[in-house]
Amino acid sequence: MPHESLTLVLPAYNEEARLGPALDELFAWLHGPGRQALPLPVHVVVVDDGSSDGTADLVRARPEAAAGELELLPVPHGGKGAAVRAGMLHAAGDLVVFADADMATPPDQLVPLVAALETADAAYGSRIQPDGSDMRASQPAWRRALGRTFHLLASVWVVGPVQDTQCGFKGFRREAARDVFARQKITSIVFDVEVIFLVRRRGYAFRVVPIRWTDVRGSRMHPGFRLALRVAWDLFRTPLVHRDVRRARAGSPAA
Ligand SMILES: Nc1nc2c(ncn2[C@@H]2O[C@H](COP(=O)(O)OP(=O)(O)O)[C@@H](O)[C@H]2O)c(=O)[nH]1
Ligand SMILES: [Mg+2]
Repeated sequence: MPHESLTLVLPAYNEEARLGPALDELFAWLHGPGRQALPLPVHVVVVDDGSSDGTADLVRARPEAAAGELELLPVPHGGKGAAVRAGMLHAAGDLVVFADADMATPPDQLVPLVAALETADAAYGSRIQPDGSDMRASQPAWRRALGRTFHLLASVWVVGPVQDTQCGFKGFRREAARDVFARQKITSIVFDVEVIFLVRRRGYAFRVVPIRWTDVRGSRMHPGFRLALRVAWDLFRTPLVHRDVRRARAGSPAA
């Protein structure tokens, strides 16, 4: 059955500089070429993770908010994982996608992601292309090095076959989203890995979808010793936190 609606969740933390242009780009596409390319209503939810800048005011003042296409979901500051969880559980669409508030993934990439959800419960955007090239080449060298270290740690016992766990562009059928995000506990950037782990553990079908992506300046990530410790700890504990989670469906293919 074709899907009838989509909720797009955008976690935002102190994004007053980047969110305006990003929403301009998003709605220009949704109201323009997107009408044909993605013929289903899209509701956008910005989860404001306790920002101390003008993020919330910016969203409230948008014409799309008055038109009911854009919603602000304010939550107490809790990290990207907590904000995405709140948005995914709040979402009412048949399909639920989360994306970065800087539109690092252009809106037209919703088309292949949604197409993948015709045959899968979850679809993960991946910056690695079929020819082996990597969209993360637009990141600074130090970020790419951190990314490789992260993946090495994650692949020790959490990640399985997914090569680009940290792409902030992932979609789900609502039933799978409700089930997975109700169990999600990690609030740091490791939440992506946790979600991938939970999808496999619950036996949902997933697909990896190569997408376009560019590094947008003004990253909110502040790497340092504290974040490194947090990431290592969260990666270590993910399987332990979920050791009692069982498959949702008997007989579904192991991923
Ligand atoms: N809720 C929440 N979102 C965050 C936080 N840090 C980053 N984000 C969001 O995560 C997304 C990607 O962030 P960005 O800083 O561009 O990360 P990068 O592209 O990996 O450098 C954006 O939507 C940010 O607003 C945070 O502490 N809380
Ligand atoms: Mg970014």
